[in-house]
Order: sequence, then C-alpha cells, then structure tokens
Amino acid sequence: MLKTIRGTVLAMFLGLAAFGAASAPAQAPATQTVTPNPGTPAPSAAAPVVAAKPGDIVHLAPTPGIGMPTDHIGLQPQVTPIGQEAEWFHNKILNRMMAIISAFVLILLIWVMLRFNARANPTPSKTHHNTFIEIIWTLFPVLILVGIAVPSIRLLAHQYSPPKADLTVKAIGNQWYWTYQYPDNGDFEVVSNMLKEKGEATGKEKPRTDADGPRLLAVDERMVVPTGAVVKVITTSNDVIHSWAVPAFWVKMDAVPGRLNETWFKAPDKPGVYFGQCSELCGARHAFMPIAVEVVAPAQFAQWVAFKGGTMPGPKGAKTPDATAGSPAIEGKPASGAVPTDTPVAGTGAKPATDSQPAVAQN
Ligand SMILES: [Cu+2]
Repeated sequence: MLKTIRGTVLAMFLGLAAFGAASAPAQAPATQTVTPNPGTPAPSAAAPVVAAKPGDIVHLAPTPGIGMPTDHIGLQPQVTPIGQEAEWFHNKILNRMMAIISAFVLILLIWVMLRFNARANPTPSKTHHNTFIEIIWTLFPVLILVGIAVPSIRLLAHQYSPPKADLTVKAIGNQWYWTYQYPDNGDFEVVSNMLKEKGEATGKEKPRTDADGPRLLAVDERMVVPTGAVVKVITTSNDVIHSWAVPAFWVKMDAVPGRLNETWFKAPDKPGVYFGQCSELCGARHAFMPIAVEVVAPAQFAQWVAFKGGTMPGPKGAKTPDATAGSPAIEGKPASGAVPTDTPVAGTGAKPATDSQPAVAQN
C-alpha cells in the first residue's frame, strides 16, 4: 500500500518535472521575442550623423581593445594620467602585495598543518605570549598599510585636484539614456541612445554597425570632446540615480536627481572612442544606456559643435571661460534668470537638470 502511494507520488513528480522541462524551451523564445522591443522608447533619437552627405561630421570608428572590454583579465587599458596612475597602483602594488601575502599565509597554514598536527606533534607545547613575535606581527602589517596608504592617498589627491577645465559637459541620466549639455558652447544638448542590433531596429532607427562600437555599447550620439582637453563632467539625473562611468578614463560619478556631482578627465592626446555604461542600478533598462565618448582633434570638435548648433567660446587663443570657478560657466547666455552663484539645486527634484544651472562645485 505504502509502496504504491510512494510510487504514485514519484510518478507524479517525475511527470511534472518532465512537463516543466518540455514547456521551458517553448517559453524561452517567447520571452526573448519581447526583448527586441523593450521598455519605453527614449525620446526622439536625433538623426544619425555618420557621414550622410559631404560636409557632414564623420565619426571615428573605435579601436578594438581600447576603450571597451577586452578578453584579458584585468583593467581596461588606461588612457588618462589618473587612470595610468591608478592602473600602476593596482597592478604593480596592490596585486603583487596581495599575491605575496596570500602565498605567505598559505605557506604558514600548510606548515602548521604538517608540523603541528596531533600525529606529528603528540605532546603540544604550552608556550604562550612571545613579546618579540607579537611586536613583529603587529608592526609588520602596520608598515604594509602605511606603504599602501602613501600611493593611495597620492592618487586620491591627484583625482581631487583637477587642473583648470577646458570644457564643461553636463551628463544627465534619464531612464534609460543620457543627455549631454555643453554650457561652454552655447548650451546645446545631444541625446544619446543605445543603437539597436540589426534585427531589432524598427522604422527609421539606424541599426548598429561595428563602426559605431560593440553591441550594447554603441550609441547614436556620442559625447564629443577635443583631444588633450581637461573635461569637467557635471552629472545629474532627471529621474533616479544613475552613474556616469568610463572605465578607460578611470571615471565614475553618480548622477543624482536634484544634485550636481562633478568629476573630470583629461582627454587623450590622440583621437579615439571610449565606452562606458551606467553604473548604478536604475531600472529595467539599466544595462541599455551605454556611454560613448569620442575624442577628436580640436578643429573637428569645433566643426561638430557648429553642426549641433553650438558656438565656440571666443576666438582661438582667447581666454576660455573659467569653468572651474564656482560661478556659472555659461557663455553667451547672460539672462537666464540672473542666477546667484550659490544657488543650490532645486531639492524637490521635479525637473532639476534640464535648465542650465550654475556649475556649483559639490565635492
Ligand atoms: Cu542608469
């Protein structure tokens, strides 16, 4: 009797499992077919600017392995001075120290297990308290930490003492795309949406090509900056917390609604394209709001700015507006409400970031 009940239960269980296994593959494609058309479409992706007609802006194709994830273990190749300093600190100091300490502890453990197990050492020593060895094992880690602290604090100091900015860009996070405002250049704005793959782009949407960048990283409108420029990036958000991050620049800064955060990078001296992603979980399409920064020669930057309807600040060689100062760094926009210098950002967060606000240094 019991046997039959057990048999029936087992048969039911196996049957259910088989049903589950059979139905699972049938369901999987259904969920996959949803993904090509997910979420809310971001507002009007501007027309693609990849060399449509003569005189148009020609965008750079990225270099494989630079400014994007690689197959290697480790950091992306760093292209800014801060990034290179951090890369050196990580690879040459931290990793080596970690390997040495791990090996040392492992050797000690193996030695203790072999030498002092009950069989090898039947009458254990009753020794305790050895002042000399206690001083050693206190002092030695302290010296290691001090040794790490010196390059670590030096790196922090370099990160937090930016040189005078040549250009300010405001990166605004939105669910789920980025907008970039150029307050030094007539305050124009570009909307940056991820490019969809070939089979997924609908209507007038331009599908991604390899010239745009890798899958899930390529965007229709890149943030463009001139070579060698010190770029101040002010981050904020229109909805939830995002984070603007470009690994090859060693830059990551939260974009918080109702607040202006600030970071900076020195653009490489050679043109190139560098990719990043939103790095703060911000909702369903968090993984689909990549960041692409294109570094171009200053002449091409000016061309791009003009193409976008912006202006360059003053004639060549003229004093560029001091974007590092706490006052508004908005050129050619004098009467946007005569904002006092220390105006805090509207804390309510209703629509905090769409107006060009003073570049208030926050941290
Ligand atoms: Cu985000």
